[in-house]
This record gives sequence, C-alpha cells and structure tokens, in this order.
Amino acid sequence: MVENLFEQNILWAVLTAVVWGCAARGARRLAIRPAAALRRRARLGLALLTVALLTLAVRAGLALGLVATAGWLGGADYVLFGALPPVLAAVAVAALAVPAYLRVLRAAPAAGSDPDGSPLPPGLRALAAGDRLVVPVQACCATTLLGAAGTLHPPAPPYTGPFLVHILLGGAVCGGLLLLHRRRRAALEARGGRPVPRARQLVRATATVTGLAVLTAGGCTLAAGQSRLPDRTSASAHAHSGTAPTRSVVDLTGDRSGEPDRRFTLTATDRTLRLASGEKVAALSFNNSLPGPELRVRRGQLVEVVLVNRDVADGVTLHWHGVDVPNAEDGVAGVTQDAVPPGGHHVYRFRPDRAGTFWYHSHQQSSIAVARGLFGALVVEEPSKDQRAPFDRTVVAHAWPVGTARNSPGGPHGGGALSGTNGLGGTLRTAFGDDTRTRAEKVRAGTEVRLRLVNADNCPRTYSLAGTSFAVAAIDGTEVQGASEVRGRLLRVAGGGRYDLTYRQPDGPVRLTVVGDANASADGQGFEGCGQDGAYGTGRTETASLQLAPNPSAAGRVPAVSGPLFDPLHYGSAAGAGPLGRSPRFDRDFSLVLGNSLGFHDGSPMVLWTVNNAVHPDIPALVVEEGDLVRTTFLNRSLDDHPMHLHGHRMLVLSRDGEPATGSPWWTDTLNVAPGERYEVAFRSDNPGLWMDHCHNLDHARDGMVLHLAYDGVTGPYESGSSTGNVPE
Ligand SMILES: [Cu+2]
Repeated sequence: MVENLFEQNILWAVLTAVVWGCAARGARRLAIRPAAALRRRARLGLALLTVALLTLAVRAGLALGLVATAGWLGGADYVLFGALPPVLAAVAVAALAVPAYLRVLRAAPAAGSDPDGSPLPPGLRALAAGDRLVVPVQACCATTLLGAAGTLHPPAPPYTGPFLVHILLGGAVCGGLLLLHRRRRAALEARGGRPVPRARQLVRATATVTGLAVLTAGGCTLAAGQSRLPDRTSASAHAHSGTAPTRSVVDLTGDRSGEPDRRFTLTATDRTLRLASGEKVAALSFNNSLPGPELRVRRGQLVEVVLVNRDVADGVTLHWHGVDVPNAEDGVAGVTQDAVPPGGHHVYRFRPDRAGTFWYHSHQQSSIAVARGLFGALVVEEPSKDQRAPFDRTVVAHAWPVGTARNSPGGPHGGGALSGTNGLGGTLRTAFGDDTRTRAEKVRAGTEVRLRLVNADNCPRTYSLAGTSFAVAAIDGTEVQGASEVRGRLLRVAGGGRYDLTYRQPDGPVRLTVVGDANASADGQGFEGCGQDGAYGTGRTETASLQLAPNPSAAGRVPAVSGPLFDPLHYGSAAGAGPLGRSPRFDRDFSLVLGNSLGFHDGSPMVLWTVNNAVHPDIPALVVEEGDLVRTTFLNRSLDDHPMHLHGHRMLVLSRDGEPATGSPWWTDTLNVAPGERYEVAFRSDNPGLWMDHCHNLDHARDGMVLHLAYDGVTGPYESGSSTGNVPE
C-alpha cells in the first residue's frame, strides 16, 4: 500500500508539474491569440485548467493517503512540501483564474467572425491578459515545480524551518511572477496587442533556458560540494544530557583478565582463492578459507579471538553479528576501535550469553570486505551436549564474485548500490560455503538434523527445504517457542539474517537450495536492486544446494518447494505476558523512514538511500539511557529491501503494518523491511556504548544508510572518514 502510494506520489508530482506547465503557457499566451481563435483557445485553456486541478487533487490525495496509512512522519514531507503550496495556489486559480476565463469566453467573438487573424481589441485584451487570469495559474505551476523538487529531494525533519523557507520562496516566486506579468502586459499594450517578433522570442527563450541551466549547474555544484563526506567524523558527536555518567567505549570491554575457555586466531589475507568448482575469487579471507573457519563455542565460555592482519591493505576488524558483546569488542572501525592495519593485530574477548547461529565479518569497508570473503559462521552451542542435534550443519550462502580483476572495486561507488551485486562487477556465483554445486551427503533415516542457514549477502535469500516438513527452530540466534511443523513454504532470510531449521531425516532425500540468481538482480530491474521481489527473484533458477539422504547415490533430485513464503509474525507459541509484560511503557519512541531521494553522496549524483530523508553522517543518533525500553518504527517507502541491523541488542518485533506479532516472541538483529512495510520493534537498552544501527545491504550502508544508537554519556576516541583510515562500510 505504502509502496504504491510512494511511487505514485512521485509519478504524480512530476505529472502535475508538467500539466500545470502547459496550463500556465496557455494562460500566458491567451492575450496574443487572434480574435478569431480566442473562444476556442479560452475553452481549451479552461479544459486544461480543469485537468490540472484534477491532477493536483490526485496528487494531494496521494500525499494524504500516505499520511493516513503510514502516519504523519511517513507522509508529512509530501504534504508540506509537495501538495500544500500548490493546493493554496490552486484555490486562487479556482477563485480568480477560472471566473476570468469564463468572462473571456462570454466576451469572445463567435468563431469565424474575424477571419483575418487580427489581434484582440483592447477590451478583450485587457480581459485575456488580466492578472487574475494569468498569475494564479503561473503561481500554481511554480509551486508544483517546487513541490516536485521537494518530493524528489525532501528535506529532513524537523520540517518547520524548511517549510517556512519553502513557503517564503514560493511567495517570492509568485510576487516575481506578478511583477513580470505586469511588465509583459504593458509591453503588449505598447505593441498594440501584437506578439513579440519570432526572432526576439527565440533570443528570450534561449536566454531563459541558459539562465536556468546555469542556475541548475550552480545548484548541483553547490549540492555536490556540500555532500562531500567529512575527513573525520565521530560517533560520539551526539547530544549528551550532562546528567549521565561519562564513560568511554575503550573501557566497555569483555573480561580482559580471565583465562579464556576457547582461543582462536583469524588471519586476514589478500589472496586469489578457488571455489570448490575451481573458479577463482580475488578474495580477502580469514585463514585463506572461503568463507572463514566456522567458530563453535559454548554459551557462557570466555572466547578470545586474535585477529591478525597479514596483508589486507585497507585494514580489517571483526564484528560479531548478532552476539550482544560488550561495546569495545564490537569491531566497528572508527566507532569501537581503529581498523587493524597490515602487520597489526587485535584481541577480542567476550562471553556469549545465548546459544544460536551467528556470524562474524569485517566491519572495515564492509561492503567490499564481506563481498570478497572476510566473514565466517559463529555457532554458540548450549553447554550440555545432549541438546545438540546429531547432524548439525551450518550453511552459509554467499554470492562470490568470480572472474574479477584483483582490486577491481576501485572507488567507493563501485556501482553496486542499485544492483545488489556488491559493487564488484564480474559474475556472481551463489555457493553454500565455497561450493556452488549440489552437494550430497549421507544422513541415516531417523537422524535429528539441524541446518543453520546464514545469509551472508546483501539481499534477502529465498530457500527451499524439500522432501520433508520441518520446524523453524530459531531466528537470528533465538530459539522459537513451540515451533510447529512447516510444509510447502519457502523461507525468506534477510541479508545478514539466520534461520535454524530442524527435522528428522526421512527415508528419502531432503534438499536445501536457494532459488533466484544473484546476477539476475542487476539488469533490467531499474531500481529493484535486489530483484523484482527483493530477493534475487523467486524464479526457478536454483543455484547451490545440499542434498541429504540415507543413500545419496541412489536418491533422485528432489524438486524445490513452490509455495508461499513462511511468515514468522504468528509462528510458534507465545508464553504468558510476553517478554515486555502486558502493557509495556516505552521510554523512547523513534521513527525511521527508509526512503529514496535524488541527490549527491560524497560529490557523486545518485539515488540516495535515506533514513528520515538524510544520509550518514547527517542522520541524528538515537540517544538512549541505560535501562530504557525503546520502541522503533521502521517504515520503508523506498524502492528496495532494507535489512535493518542493530548492533549490541536484539529487537523484538511488535507488529508489522499494524498487525501485532502473536506467535513466539520474534527476536531479530537483522530485520528485513521490504518496500511498503512498516514494523514496530522494541529493545531494552542494556548494553551501554556507541552502536551501529544500519542497513545490512552493505552497499546501502556504504552510501550512507547508517546511524548510531548512542548511550547518553558514552564517548569514544575513534573517528571515521578518509583521513582516519577507518571506513566502517
Ligand atoms: Cu538498505
């Protein structure tokens, strides 16, 4: 609904401006029409005005519809900047210009009465060139143009200031139009009602077009310059109340002194590696493995990971995606640490307090680092062995760029933002781990199987598990309560998200596969970056798959599921009053409208991915105090999916499009918000620090879809930006 309203609203903004442009031209030229044509022209002008008024009514209705469905924040900008000013001007059109047109019609000579094409007599001319007939229509045209600009590049809230500027600018333009029209009318009288000679008209038109072009070029240059990212910026630069205790990110560490239960070393390298198929990937990897080694630990263990950067020129960090580690262990370059340079190392220590499926990845130039391989799975098991399924397998899906030259990504705008292809170019091969083929494995009938799906891509992935019914046992590392049997459903996992599936192996084969081709997303889709339905398509293209059977050599290929998508909103069973109690009181309420805007980012023109009409570092941080219960509303009125990832906390889904979540508490750290969707989520601020809250389509994040969750009083010494060596996305 919102998606349609949003797209139609933009379409009608442009259409309205065009129609009013025609109406304004007709009104302006009415007085120079030959007397014989006046009646016909006035009728035509009046008809055009009617169409223009109707167009504007649709436009205003759409903006109001957006407010009605998505709330004030979801459509206020379109009402205030797109619809309201032209509607005010349209009132003047209806009150002044339409009656003036009718007067002209009444006074115009009958058709054919004056066939020689002579100009209008003075009385008629005065009527046709009257201020009332021309200026309101021109004013409406000017405000619809301003409105179209305000819709394609809406200002960031609070709206009061920009609205006043918008109104004053509109008023000034209208005043200018009135003065211009009076001058023009006087000149027309002086010429005895004859039109300006052709040659002069041409000169004037050229001058006008040139002037506008110069103005536009100047505006663009200014906007491009203003969009340049600062050399250094700090996540600490949020509002501090002064009452909260001052703490530094540096001190918010894990257990630094205890003897670790598990120790790992991950060494980042820049090497060309091969997939199982033999195809080459210009990889950045951990321990020369695609993906990095799977880390398996137990809940409550003290885990120590030493990150060594052997030769990744741009630096590396380790972020523990989904694990609520202490802030200093979160691994975000320029926020919780400095990127580790070649030859350097960094030690992470944390104690995972929840069993589940997670993953780790570099958070330095993550859009490139993750695409090229700096990630791996992290599985936290329950301490007791008997809670582990006999066949427990992590399946990391990733689209590997093959056949790309080394270091091909080049600048920050590798071109992937709208393509979903990680900006790397080349061909993408979807693999489970490093294997793009169908892999067959033996699993005895009756064996309990747990498949841990990790989507290490930018776009949502659609999975099929065929040959058995199954339970969605966990989402994003949280067990589902009362997970019931699922059959004939496809599974949509957010970019960066995880699903754990469990089933008992039947006598026949079971096949897990991803459907949709990562390469299909880019071309011919316009803005549908991640494919037509946001997930590399759900077409019949199947890529990697894993077939499990008691007798793999004898088993035929199981066809993929074709069915609707599994929906977690009502899945599983709720217990008692739920995690937040019966009627929770929220200490903070934030709204994040995910949108598009035409503008510049770091000097380059592009379709921006915005949060509340702004991009990083201009998106204000969400500032909380420790202990706050926080509600956040995500509304996606953009053209692509946004897997919104909050670091250090898990979010509880409260509702989607106003429909309350009723099943097992749906905890998530990476929530895919599809175009048109509105989610309400809640989290408890119980992990002080400076945290990223960003889109995990890492190309969107690179282009500025990033904000911070900042605890009042927490500061840090780290900075990001081109002169700091820290570029988190
Ligand atoms: Cu996004």
